[in-house]
Amino acid sequence: MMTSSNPQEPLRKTNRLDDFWMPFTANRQFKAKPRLLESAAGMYFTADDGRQILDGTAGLWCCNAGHGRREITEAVSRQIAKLDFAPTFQMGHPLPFELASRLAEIAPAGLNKVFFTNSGSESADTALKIALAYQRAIVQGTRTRLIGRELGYHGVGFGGISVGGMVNNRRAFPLQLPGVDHLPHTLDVARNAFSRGLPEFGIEKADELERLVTLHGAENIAAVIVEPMSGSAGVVLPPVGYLQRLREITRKHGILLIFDEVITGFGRVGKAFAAQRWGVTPDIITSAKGLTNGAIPMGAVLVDEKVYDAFMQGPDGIELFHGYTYSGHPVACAAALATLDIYQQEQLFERSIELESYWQDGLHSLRDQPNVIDIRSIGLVGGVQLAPNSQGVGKRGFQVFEQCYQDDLLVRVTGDTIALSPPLIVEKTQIDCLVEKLADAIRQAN
Ligand code: PXG
Ligand code: PLP
Repeated sequence: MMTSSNPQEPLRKTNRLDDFWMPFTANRQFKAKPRLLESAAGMYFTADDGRQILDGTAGLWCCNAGHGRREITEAVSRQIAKLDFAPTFQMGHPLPFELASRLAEIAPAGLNKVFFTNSGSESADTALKIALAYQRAIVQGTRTRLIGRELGYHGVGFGGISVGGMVNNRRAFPLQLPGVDHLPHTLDVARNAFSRGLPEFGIEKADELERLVTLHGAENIAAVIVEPMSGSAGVVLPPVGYLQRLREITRKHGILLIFDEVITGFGRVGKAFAAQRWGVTPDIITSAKGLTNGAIPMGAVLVDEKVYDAFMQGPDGIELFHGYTYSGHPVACAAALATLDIYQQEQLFERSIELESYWQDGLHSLRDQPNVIDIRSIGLVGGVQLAPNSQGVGKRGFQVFEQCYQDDLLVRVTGDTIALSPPLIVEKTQIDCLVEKLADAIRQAN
């Protein structure tokens, strides 16, 4: 371990980076050549060398209202001073009740019961558990099977990785939930490359659900979980009609439909939730990230009242044996309430619709850059997919990521796809700047 002779010296001078085991990170590579962010305001991070870095990713898809929002900081400070913690197991405090009602107001009609968690992973596991317990509650206890989708990301809990479909997140953990199937993913570059808006081809991939129903029997299937748009896998959009088809098939067979909206929630695709953008209402929506603008960890699971009501029958007593110490944490609730106020006052969900065509035109201008094989975008999300180079999958993508960072732009890379999701406060000039820097970086990659 590297230690400094002077313990007061700041981190960047001592390079004492050894002890933090970084998540989803090439630890040795990073620690040899760190990228450290020290502060943030609006659309920019400030790096440890003083550079202003344009945030093309809203942190990790979470800071939808931009960074350093005074209203959130103040709400959090006030709340921590007033009530730092209060239990929500057999006890209560006002904030999660208020927040649940606020969320119900912006959620699709009927999804007005809210279970709080601390992250997207916990939201996904909570949704799966609610689905299983619901089927038992309505005396459909043989419905135990869960269906996810290839390329899906539902966090890193054992439930989430079982229904998830990102191979690297699963392969070291082969003992997963039993009784899980996966629908095929909808990424189809051959047929849909450079689509504008939702891709035209692929609705038939939803019909695979009918095949699974035939194979297992509807009476054995509890729920289907999908991201309406996959973010982590590199911005994979639902083909036209696909989500509607999933809804029809699940409804027909008494299977619950869960939309994982951890990324798509809170305005990313132009409405509060993707369910509203695409006019398909699931039975359960999971969320996190943008709920508190990323400022305090928190997730929420929005549940159809019919599902909730099924639990509220029978003798009095605990209806669901599930919950987290920090479910409905007062400081997180305060952050979320302040965040929802900002979204509303600044009409940020609408903003991602207003800017959608400008954003799309900007991204599609990258079409002629070398090695660009697809561009996908909706709302204020974009994916620019590059062909892999001869050194292997992900190498070219990572070069572009590093070059962008050197040029003061933060993007995300997954494989050879550059994923973009700027805060919803982004200005047109900043979109231009982002596109220009990305174009330069793509040209420089080999
Ligand atoms: N579901 C979905 C759809 C997600 O996108 C999670 C669950 C898990 O959330 P937590 O809060 O447990 O991380 C996510 C998280 C990326 C990236 O760059 C995406 C996520 C997290 C980190 C990086 O693609 N999504
Ligand atoms: N592990 C132990 C030993 C605990 O006592 C608890 C909660 O009381 C947990 C794990 C779960 O922690 P959390 O409720 O924060 O998810």
